[in-house]
Amino acid sequence: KCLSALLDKTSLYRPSPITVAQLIEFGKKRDEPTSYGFLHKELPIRISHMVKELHMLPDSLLQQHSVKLVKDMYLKTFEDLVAFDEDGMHDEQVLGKFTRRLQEIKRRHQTVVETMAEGILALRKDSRFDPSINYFLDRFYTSRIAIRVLISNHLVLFGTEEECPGHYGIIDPSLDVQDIVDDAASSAKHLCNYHYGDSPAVKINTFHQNGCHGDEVSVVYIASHLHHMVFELIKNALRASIENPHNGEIHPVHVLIIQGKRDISIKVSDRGNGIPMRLQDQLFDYHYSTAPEPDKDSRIPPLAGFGYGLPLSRLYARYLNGNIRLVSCEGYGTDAVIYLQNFSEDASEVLPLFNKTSQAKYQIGTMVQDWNVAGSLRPIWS
Ligand code: W6P
Repeated sequence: KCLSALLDKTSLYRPSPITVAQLIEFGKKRDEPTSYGFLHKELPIRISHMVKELHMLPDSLLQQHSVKLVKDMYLKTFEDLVAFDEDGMHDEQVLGKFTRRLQEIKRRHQTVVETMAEGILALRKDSRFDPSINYFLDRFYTSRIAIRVLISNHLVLFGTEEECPGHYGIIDPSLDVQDIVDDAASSAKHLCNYHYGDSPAVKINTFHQNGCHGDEVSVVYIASHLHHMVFELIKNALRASIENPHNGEIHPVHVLIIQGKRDISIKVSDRGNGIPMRLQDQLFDYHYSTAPEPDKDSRIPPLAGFGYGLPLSRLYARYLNGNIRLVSCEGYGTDAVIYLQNFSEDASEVLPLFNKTSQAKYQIGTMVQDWNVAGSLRPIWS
């Protein structure tokens, strides 16, 4: 119908990625009409790309109840947003209405990750896992992160969400990395204590390439995103360490925070015996988890679990042009590194584009292997 034609038309525009530096400029100006002007155009574009990509999923998934729910949610939000036009920018009442609408939209989409995961899990139980699902989820969740950042920032600046002192919108211009690591380590240790009755020590060090003002490392970033990533990596390191003691001794987990010229690196090292090479890439697959499936009804979060922690953390890092890499040596331990951009001008949103190339990736399941190796009669993707 009419809405789907508008969706097609909107998806012909490219999303406009912004940088953390630009987010700060927005935050300093605090100009509601400007923010309205950007968001009322940009959000429908990002949503249209996401919905078009949703339609690339195999039918078996598209017909899942939870996937349908998610799709309808996005369509409703698209409809809500395109009701606002350019003229609204100059009308105080429309600005207020837009902000309240965004609040409603943010609430509506609160449970999208879990709902989508349910659909995928249901499919996974009864059929071979299609690698394009990983490709899709990376892009879908990245898009969701990006949309929520724009909405949250607008709500902090012009809505009822609280702004932390010294922040510009949701951006902390001098986020103390050690503070975040201290906090994440303490939460992860609590969780580890709860599940294992004990937890390894976490030793934190900082290093500044130009350490003339001490070794304090600060970054221009979104505190909640950094906390999510660090907490996830420390949690994994604690679990590996406590499950693999050496001669009855539990090795500590070491965190090294480094401020270089271009990069901020946060390295989490454990001596928890490592993971064999052939399993290393799978750590970033959705629903791959080394732990048994946790109890869904428990009110205490599991220490390891549904297999979303690592892939989602890497999405947070990549979203602002950073990364997470894992180097593991089986029989010894694992180094996991979070890389962030040191310059806020380089911390640009990295957004999925829906085009011919991305569409082709959904045909990848039908491809055959192009490297040969003795004894590999297994199909390429298993
Ligand atoms: C492990 C597995 C893992 C994943 C992520 C971070 C650290 C570790 N250690 O053994």
